[in-house]
Amino acid sequence: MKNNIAIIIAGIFLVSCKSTSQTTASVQLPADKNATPETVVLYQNLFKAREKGYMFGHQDALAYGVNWRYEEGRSDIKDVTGDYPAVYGWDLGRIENKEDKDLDGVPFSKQKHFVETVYNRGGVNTFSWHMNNPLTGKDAWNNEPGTVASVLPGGAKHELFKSWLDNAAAYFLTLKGKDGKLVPILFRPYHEFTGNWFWWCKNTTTPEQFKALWKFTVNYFESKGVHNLLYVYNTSDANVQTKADFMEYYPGDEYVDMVSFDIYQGGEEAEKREKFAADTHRLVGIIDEVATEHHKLSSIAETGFEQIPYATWWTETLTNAIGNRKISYVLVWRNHGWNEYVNPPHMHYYAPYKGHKYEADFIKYYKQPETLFQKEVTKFNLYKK
Ligand code: BMA
Repeated sequence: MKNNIAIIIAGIFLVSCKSTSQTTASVQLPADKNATPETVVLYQNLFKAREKGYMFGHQDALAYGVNWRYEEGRSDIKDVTGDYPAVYGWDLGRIENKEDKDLDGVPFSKQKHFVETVYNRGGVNTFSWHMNNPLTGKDAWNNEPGTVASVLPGGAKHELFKSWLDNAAAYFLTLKGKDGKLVPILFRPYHEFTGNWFWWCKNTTTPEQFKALWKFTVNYFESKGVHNLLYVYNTSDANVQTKADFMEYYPGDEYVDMVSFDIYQGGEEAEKREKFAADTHRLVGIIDEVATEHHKLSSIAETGFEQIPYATWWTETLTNAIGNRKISYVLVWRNHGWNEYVNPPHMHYYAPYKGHKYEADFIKYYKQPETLFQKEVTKFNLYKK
């Protein structure tokens, strides 16, 4: 009898331990165990927000658009819909050498102001980093073999690489809201690594090297007191057919908060439309599954169709490709406008602007219940418990 009671008590203990650990697992905590309170709250609120829909994002949204630059309060999305995007993308490229402007010419002083403005009104900021090649000093697209090895501990460029991370760390620690708190950032380093165009891409980097690079970066930022980052793992659509392909370079649950991919539509022909729709649909399925299994968030971190040359890209192509999967956001790339630096020079933009031929389709997209823009997201109070 005594023994039986002991067994029953032990059984109750075991059951309660298990249920405690299940409860703990359902309270989502970011990869950085010392994340600031606002970062933790944002992370948890993003799990709730995705039940309501997905946020729309735009790169460099407040800095410039088609035919304008640096007009305070302006955004092409706002010109078209009367509302701002909910997610705002920025890039750290050129902070490596402490330059005044990022790789697309946005002064970091202005970028900082935009990031803070976004936080103050309850929007979400995300950063990519087109980091120069530390081995050659050329740009991010210089995918010289051996670059990742050169920046890892023991490599010839390790100290230089750390000094670049220092510059980014110092910058992240200057981003503060009017409440005096550090602005939480969705940080998406080493993006599109399944392609072959950046120095961290898989054609010149092994899974072990990539994981080491990622972990080093996260641990280094933490050691520098940077605790306002949520980490976004990001592939390209290139070379990702299956979940195993997607996960091949995954550094581990303790280093990642969100899983994502980038994909662009490459042409108007039926076959290109179908390819974009099918690939996006398949990849959204993969990130949704991974997010569910690993208790993470997911997003389409970059997408678009340059110049949006047909009437129903938003309400049909993109909408159908996403379907009813629960992702946090979709971000379209920047509205540079006329790009004289490419051959042949042409208009380079991914969001509509006032007067765009198919802006009506975007307004319909804006009105869909599942797309979330700034006004709606402001009501979520993403930085408050
Ligand atoms: C590319 C283009 C380039 C830009 C780069 C980094 O897709 O928009 O003009 O320099 O992204 O933002």
